[in-house]
Amino acid sequence: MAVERTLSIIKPDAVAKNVVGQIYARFEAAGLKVVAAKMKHLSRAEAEGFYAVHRERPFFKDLVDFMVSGPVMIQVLEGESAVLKNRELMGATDPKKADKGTIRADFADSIDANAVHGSDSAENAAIEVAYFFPSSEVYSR
Ligand code: RTP
Ligand code: MG
Repeated sequence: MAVERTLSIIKPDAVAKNVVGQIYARFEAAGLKVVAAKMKHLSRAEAEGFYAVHRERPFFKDLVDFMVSGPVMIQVLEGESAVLKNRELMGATDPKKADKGTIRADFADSIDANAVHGSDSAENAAIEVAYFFPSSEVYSR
């Protein structure tokens, strides 16, 4: 297995619920290290740019509206198979379909307000990490 990095975002719903620490605890328990982090209230342009692959999808406007509705917590996670491990911790996109014990099953309310984002491939992870963090702000350990 290879050590990877992945981009994680704790979305506005979960920040508002004050469960940032509980979500970080799950990353740590799974062996993922936080190697960069910041809280940020995204502008529309930042949210649209981040989710640009979904620009033509019917849910794009709702997604952007939601992502700019409050501050988010953005972090880079590092560890063995970090991309897949984080996706497993997150659970399915729709919390109603997410396995018991996953972040989305436990903290998300709907497919829009679904608590977390995680990169879906190592290739996209590299792009997404660079979108929010210059390499000087990622502290590999
Ligand atoms: P994310 O990118 O946020 O980690 O979520 P994901 O990979 O599990 O899902 P993705 O297909 O990338 O979709 C991005 C976000 O758009 C919203 N969505 N709504 N109404 C719908 O059918 C629908 N499908 C997706 C979700 O909030 C999803 O997290
Ligand atoms: Mg996605």
